[in-house]
Parts: sequence; C-alpha cells; structure tokens
Amino acid sequence: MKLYLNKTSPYARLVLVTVHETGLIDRLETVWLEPWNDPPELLAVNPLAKVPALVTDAGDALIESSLICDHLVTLSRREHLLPSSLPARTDTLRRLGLGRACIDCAFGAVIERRFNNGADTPLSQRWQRALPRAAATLDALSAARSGQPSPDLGDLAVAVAFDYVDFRLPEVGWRANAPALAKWVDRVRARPSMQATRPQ
Ligand SMILES: N[C@@H](CCC(=O)N[C@@H](CS)C(=O)NCC(=O)O)C(=O)O
Repeated sequence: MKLYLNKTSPYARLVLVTVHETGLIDRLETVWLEPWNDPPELLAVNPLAKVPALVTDAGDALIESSLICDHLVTLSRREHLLPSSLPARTDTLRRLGLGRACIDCAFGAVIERRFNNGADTPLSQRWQRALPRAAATLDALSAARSGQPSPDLGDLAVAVAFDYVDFRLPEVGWRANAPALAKWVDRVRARPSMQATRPQ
C-alpha cells in the first residue's frame, strides 16, 4: 500500500495513526509531498490534490481519511477499532464524526488565517467558536471511554483533532470546558502511534 501524505495534515495523521494501530505499518510505503503545490504524482491518484490518499495493494486509489481508516481496519480485522455490529458501531461512528468535524473546523480556521495574512476571518472565528462546544459534547461521552483498555477509531480522531488544536490554535482553550475529555485525550496521546506521528 502507498500512502500520500504531508507532515502537518491532521487528516493524514489520523490515517497514519490508524496504520500503526492496525499493525499494518510494515506493509506501508509513504510518499511525502506538499498538496498545495499540486504535485503530478498526487494528482494522478487524487484529482482534488488533497492528502491523505491511499493506493491499495490492488491498485485502487482511496481518498477521504475516514474511508481510508475504515479500509485499514477491515484489512487488519482489528474489530475493536470499528465494531461491525450495532450499537457499538454507532457509538464509534458518532465520535469519529465529531472528531473529524473538529478537524475540519480547526484545519479550516488555520487555512483561513494562512490565506488572510494571519488574520482571523468571520469563518475562522465561527469554526474556532465551535471547538469548545464540540469538546463539551465529547466530554460527556469520555467518562464511558476512560475504562476502555485501548482506543477505537472515534477516540483516535478526537485525539488527533484536539492535539492539532493544541498545536495550531492553543488560544481556543477547550480544556476548561471538557476535563474528562482532556484526561482521555492525554492518555490516547501517550500511545506509541500518536507519539510516532507528532506534527513538527
Ligand atoms: N475531507 C478530506 C480532507 C483532506 C484535506 O483537506 N487535506 C488537506 C491537508 S493539508 C489538503 O490536502 N489540502 C490541500 C487543498 O485543499 O488543496 C479528508 O478527510 O481526507
């Protein structure tokens, strides 16, 4: 398998963390590139010029981080990461959706700034305001997660999202709203998969 990615993308990080958690790291070839430059090798696998993109062993190009993670979990048969039966699957998908949406808000706010000479726009402000609210919602779900021996895909998405917020938007201050979530994120963040993929 070949994964196209860059160092700071939280979407790419979620996929790379999942590669570690599924035990598939030895089967992975990585192609590091800058998507904003529209590199031809990325365009050949993703016409939208975004990372992550995964080319499977069968030669199929997959895009969209959540879908790539779903593929990796299925391939690895590590069911605890994304259970196949209800209601456990719904519970994981609910947190995966919230975590991924938080990545959208945080990444969107950072990109808005980048394209406006570092200034916040109404959109970037709106997305930053959403993050503490989402943290409060996730906080209520975190107490049940803290008893789990290992994280699922929902936990990984949430941890990647709020680690990215701490890295790029420390002023958001989501922890005050969400002490249980903060504790759980810190525990997930200590895992080798998260440590090996820290943005720099
Ligand atoms: N919904 C996509 C989002 C991917 C995405 O926006 N990636 C950024 C990471 S830097 C990117 O490649 N942006 C380049 C662009 O938007 O042109 C996913 O979940 O994989």
